[in-house]
Amino acid sequence: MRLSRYYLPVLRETPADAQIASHRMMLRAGMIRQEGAGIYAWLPLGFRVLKKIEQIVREEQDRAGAVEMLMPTIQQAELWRESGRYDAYGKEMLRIVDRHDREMLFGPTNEEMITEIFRAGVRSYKDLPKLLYHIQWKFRDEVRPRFGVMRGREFLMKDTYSFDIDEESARANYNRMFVAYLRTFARMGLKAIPMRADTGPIGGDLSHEFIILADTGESAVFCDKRLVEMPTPKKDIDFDGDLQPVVDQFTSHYAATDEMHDDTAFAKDVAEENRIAARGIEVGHIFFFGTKYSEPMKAYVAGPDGKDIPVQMGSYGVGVSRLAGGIIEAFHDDDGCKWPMAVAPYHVGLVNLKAGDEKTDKLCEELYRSLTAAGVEVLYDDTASRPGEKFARMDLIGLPYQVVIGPRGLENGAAEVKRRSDGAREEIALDKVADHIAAAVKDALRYD
Ligand code: 5CA
Repeated sequence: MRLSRYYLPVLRETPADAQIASHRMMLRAGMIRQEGAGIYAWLPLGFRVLKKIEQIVREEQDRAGAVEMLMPTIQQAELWRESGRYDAYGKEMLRIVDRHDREMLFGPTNEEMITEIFRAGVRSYKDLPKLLYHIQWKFRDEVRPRFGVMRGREFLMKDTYSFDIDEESARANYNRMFVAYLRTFARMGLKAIPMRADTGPIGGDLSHEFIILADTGESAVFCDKRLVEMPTPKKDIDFDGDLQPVVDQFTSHYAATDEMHDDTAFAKDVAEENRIAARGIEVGHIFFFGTKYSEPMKAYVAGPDGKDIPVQMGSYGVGVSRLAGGIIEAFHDDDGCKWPMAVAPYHVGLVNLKAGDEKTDKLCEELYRSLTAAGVEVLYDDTASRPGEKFARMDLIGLPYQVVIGPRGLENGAAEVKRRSDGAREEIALDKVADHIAAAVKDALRYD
């Protein structure tokens, strides 16, 4: 992509009301624009990050055996009356009346709708288990939307729903999501720690929040350091096999959010040098709630003895749009973002320091073409901005590599390659740059 054709409205000033780094940087780097309290437009650069996060979430859901679908954002109040949540949900629900005076709402979550869809199509225990998900915008009229996309009112969530004949099989689906989440966040460069959590308005008695540690996180969290060091399950793990040992391993050490925290147990169970008391960002939340919705909404299936029984259900959420902010919280410095390759809006920024000069233009064009042909995603700064402005902008948007072509390099037959994560710089011969970068990108995108 040529920057001259792109839409990248970089802000010079730090927005006054943005309190945390990710919010400031997303606004300044032209990733998002606020359109209302807690409501954001995703500008081209931010949109690419969002799509990449979404795609990793999707791939790991598919790997775990979940099946993708898409439910609408607008729901009928009637459905929520069946479960009893229409009144219980309170002011967080955005209620809408259509032209026929029918009560509607903008979905804050989809337990009711998926239960309605399920009961219309499944009659027998033989059709179970089922694991269905979608990635869809939600609306919650949060009292205090803040920190940009981290606590928005409109936000993108991946939500999966499981249906099982009994608790044992439900537990297997819960474990699938548990392991899929560890992998999902690890692929984004994040170490997410599962913590026992309060179930809140979703309900149920078994629930884990997946938390990444960050000073600006909204929740106080307490955990054992050994959890942070635990290796992530590999992609060849058998999702149809017994995942309980993995789940047991990740739940064998103390980890709790402040609502569930018990100081005495923390002191007793965790050696002092292993105690982490920090702040965290909740990037995912999984729940098992049994028959909380299937019972009142009559999602029954015929069991082996022919008798109808309500299905056992769980739901599993990932904050897709929140992750864009969460990843910046984890990877940035004073100059801007430092995207991990897997979610970077582009892999490389190609900087032409003397746009308009025949020689540099020609060379940049060639590099742009060969990098693109090698599968590298390039944002080519072909604008007439001053070098200082170009460097600052590249650092701010934080692409993993910068390739700088200027008159000095031309003389030496070399380009300067800068790695954004640690600032390391190398001079690389012009005829080797494309291969060098392509190999580095490929290497960084490898995962297991
Ligand atoms: N129905 C269940 C699971 S599908 C559910 O709604 N769970 S949740 O309320 O915990 O939300 C799931 C995830 O969405 C959270 O872990 C969080 O990462 C994200 N999320 C929740 N509220 C917001 C918000 N206001 N802004 C951005 N992300 C949010």
